[in-house]
Amino acid sequence: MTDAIETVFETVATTAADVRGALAERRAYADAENPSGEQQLAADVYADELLEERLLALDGVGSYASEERDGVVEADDAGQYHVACDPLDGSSNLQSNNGMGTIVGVFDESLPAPGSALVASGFVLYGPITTMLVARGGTVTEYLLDGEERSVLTEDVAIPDDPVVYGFGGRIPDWTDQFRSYVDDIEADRLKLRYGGAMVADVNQVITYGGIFGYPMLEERPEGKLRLQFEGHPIAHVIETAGGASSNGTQSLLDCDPDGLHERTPVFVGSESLVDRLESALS
Ligand code: FBP
Repeated sequence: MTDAIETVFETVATTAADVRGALAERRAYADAENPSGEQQLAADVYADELLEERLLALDGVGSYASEERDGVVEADDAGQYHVACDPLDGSSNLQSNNGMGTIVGVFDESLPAPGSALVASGFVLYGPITTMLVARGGTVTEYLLDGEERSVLTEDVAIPDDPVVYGFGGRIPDWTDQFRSYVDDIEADRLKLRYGGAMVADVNQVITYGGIFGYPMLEERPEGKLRLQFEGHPIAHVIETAGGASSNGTQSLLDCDPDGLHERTPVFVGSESLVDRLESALS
């Protein structure tokens, strides 16, 4: 892969150390909302500012966008790649000291970009240890991040075929009848419920054990909660590169092209068998 992409993930890895180190002092809510109308934590703003400054300074990066800011920020100099971030995914978990993450998508088209323009993707998981998964060139690599150090933990990460865990967001009474019957169906397969309120942490369980994660369409909110460009696209790219599948309920998230930068979408990612059953159940 080109050095420019390697440099993006080197920068994300070193920035993750600074983000993790800053969390304890930034648990309070800032007096601002993000473009999706959600309250911002001081940690959201801090992570976003660090990533914007450091990624835009890279030669290969032409622009930066994130869930935390309205528009796309252009670099001073043109660059081949355009980076979309969720700087602190699951930040509502900070007050309860549960897992959170940073999600990164690298596109070779200007933002908002179609899923087909993703050339690399990845996420950092702030768990008991800090890890980073990177999908590029048809393979997923898991790294251990320890301060400024980055070492390979697992090469060619592959999602297990036999599903074990499942987790879906939203309130059950708000689910559609079709989706609820799908969940009843897979619960009969004796899967274990794992839902922790941070997509990156829940998705990492799915990649590790096999299963499915989703934030579904809701009766009153058919588009669901998660953002296509900042969450759906990069996580789908990681999962599909690891041999899994993704869907918005009818097609791969990588075949979905956002009209707007902050467009929301139902998100389902995981073992191919469970995603296929979902699309059948919703058809
Ligand atoms: P952000 O924190 O980046 O806005 O991410 C949204 C998110 O926290 C996901 O990480 C998670 O899957 C979902 O929302 C949890 O939603 P809810 O609190 O409704 O269960």
